Amino acid sequence: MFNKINNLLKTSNHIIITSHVNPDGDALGSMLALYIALKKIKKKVTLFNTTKELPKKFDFLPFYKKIKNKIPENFDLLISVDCADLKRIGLEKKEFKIINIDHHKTNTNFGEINIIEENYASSSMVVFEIIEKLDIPISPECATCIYTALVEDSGFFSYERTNKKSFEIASKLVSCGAKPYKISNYLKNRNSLAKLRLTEIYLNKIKLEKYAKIAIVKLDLIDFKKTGATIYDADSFVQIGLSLATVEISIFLYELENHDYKFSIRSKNEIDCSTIAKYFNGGGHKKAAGFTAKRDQIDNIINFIKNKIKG
Ligand SMILES: [Mn+2]
Repeated sequence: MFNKINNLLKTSNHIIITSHVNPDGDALGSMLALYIALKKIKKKVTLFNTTKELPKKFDFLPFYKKIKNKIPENFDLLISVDCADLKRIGLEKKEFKIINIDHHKTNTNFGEINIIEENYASSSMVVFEIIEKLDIPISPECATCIYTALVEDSGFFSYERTNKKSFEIASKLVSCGAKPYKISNYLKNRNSLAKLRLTEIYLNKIKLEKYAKIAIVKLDLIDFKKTGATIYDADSFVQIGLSLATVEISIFLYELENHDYKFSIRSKNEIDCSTIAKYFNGGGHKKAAGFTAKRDQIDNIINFIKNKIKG
């Protein structure tokens, strides 16, 4: 597998590194880490993400500004990180090869090479192992990107897939120059007032159903407009619903510019969120998944999820 990757890297002239639309910390950190590593071995690399406005929360990551939302004309290799299917990259498959690096259970194996580690807490852990196996030294900048992606996707080492390996890799990253205190400050202590105001609206809108086993919150465009918050400010809200003692499933949906709704679901019990998301053409993990739906489908979807809860 790694020989195959090595050969593809050697024979390609221009590599694009990309991830899913509306990238999170894992997507961005994994992209930038690979970029730094491939630059080190003198490859021509371009960073591409189809999203117009990237989340500012991650603007401290090295080379963040190098990520462009226009795809260059000529390239022969695409490396996708943290993206479960080709559609979410915003590209159609043409005359180029794909290396697909991910940790989503719902990954569709769209690459010539697919390295999918379902049990890893972040895609950046997979990226770390690839860079290590390719014998490329990990610089402090590269370690910062991988570490940021790891803490973001593991909820600072608190979600289900956090295990010994997550800590082993984190430890190696600190040895390579990642600074946990600094990174945590960048991630946690730079909120906007707009985000806190939107949190207030979220809290006020929490509805509990099925004997308080389900928390549901729906935010509309007007809530974002009123507060000046962006969709990225809402990215961890679903977790607040799940923090309630009685809640087993937290559902959070918010309105997109085109008036569709983005659903995020989290579970504490045996209900597999990725199965629900897949049913509605989305994807994700067992405990955390998401999908997009039309406004008139909302009630049906919520009822569908409610029926999964007994009692
Ligand atoms: Mn991820």
